[in-house]
Amino acid sequence: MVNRPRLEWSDGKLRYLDQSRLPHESVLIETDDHRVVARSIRTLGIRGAPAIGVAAAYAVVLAARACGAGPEQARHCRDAITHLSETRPTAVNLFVSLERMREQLEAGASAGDADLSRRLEAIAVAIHREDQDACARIAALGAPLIPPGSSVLTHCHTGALATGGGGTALNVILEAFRRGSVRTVYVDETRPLLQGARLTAWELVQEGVDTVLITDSTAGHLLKLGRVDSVWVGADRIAANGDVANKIGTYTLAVLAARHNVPMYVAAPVSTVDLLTVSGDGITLEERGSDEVTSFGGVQVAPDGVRAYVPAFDVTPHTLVTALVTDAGVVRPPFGETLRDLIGQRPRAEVNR
Ligand code: RUB
Repeated sequence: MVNRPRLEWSDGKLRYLDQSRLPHESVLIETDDHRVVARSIRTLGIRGAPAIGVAAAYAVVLAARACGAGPEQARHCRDAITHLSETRPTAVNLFVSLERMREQLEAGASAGDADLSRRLEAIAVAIHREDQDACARIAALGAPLIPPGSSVLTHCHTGALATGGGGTALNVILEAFRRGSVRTVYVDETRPLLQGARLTAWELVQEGVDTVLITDSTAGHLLKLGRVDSVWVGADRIAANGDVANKIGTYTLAVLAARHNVPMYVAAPVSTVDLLTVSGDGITLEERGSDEVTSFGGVQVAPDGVRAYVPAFDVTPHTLVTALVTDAGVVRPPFGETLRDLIGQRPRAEVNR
């Protein structure tokens, strides 16, 4: 297995590859400033729902370490949590992590904790470890769903860089590849920011997988030709009824998969499940700047004055999802009750966003 770069915490610093620069440049960021982490999340230097959650937790630790113990430290951490929570709205993992950090902060602050940063660090490390474990379990549970000789299609990027561990949907695909089951992986380039072309293809090629890059609009044609046996995506938020918010274009793929009787699998840790959001209608979908569509690689491709609509995510109704592959188990329809049971089995009852 290729040693893929991951979020790394050591000596009071967070290290990560700037995903916005890959694959052309491998720029390693090393920082002890929570504002640098927040900026990276906003600009997609750190992206992918679980990775955002892990990085934000460490960022709160960085804020705590920047101040001596006392009320000033607690205030600085609260400000950092607010700042981090404003970076991106859709991935629920960000809010779940920040809520866990806030709980620890308030417990420690009210007790006049002189060792607050160490206690916050323990929570951040736990969030990171839980994500690593979740990724491994998702791969183990998902790989058997890919029968030998399969060709699969994936969208956006759900590999190691998108998590604190080995990845979600892409980790399933890689595990199935190692078991000899995957023939070809078709990768949607994932307009407009090309997470598929830049990141998924990058990880798969390093692993020696037969990888075919397609434009997003080629997917329907491929499915019609019968060249895809299953579709695999991640999730930024899964509502209580099983509706899935994920990278824009996921809904299109789900409709196409249903039209061609191809299974549509969503792989995500249970930290991505948001029981407080009843259905996908309640999920805030981030809109990004029009320049992400009116330009390509920094070069303007559309006329001055044209408007662009740039939602970063869409919602796939649960009726189009074959199964949710989580670290707590593979969930098939009807999702609602089973999801509720799964969350109940979590080691902590911290899912409150
Ligand atoms: C990322 C995206 C990913 C999910 C799932 O969007 O849609 O599919 O975060 O990641 P962006 P994972 O690039 O805009 O952050 O499967 O690792 O949970």
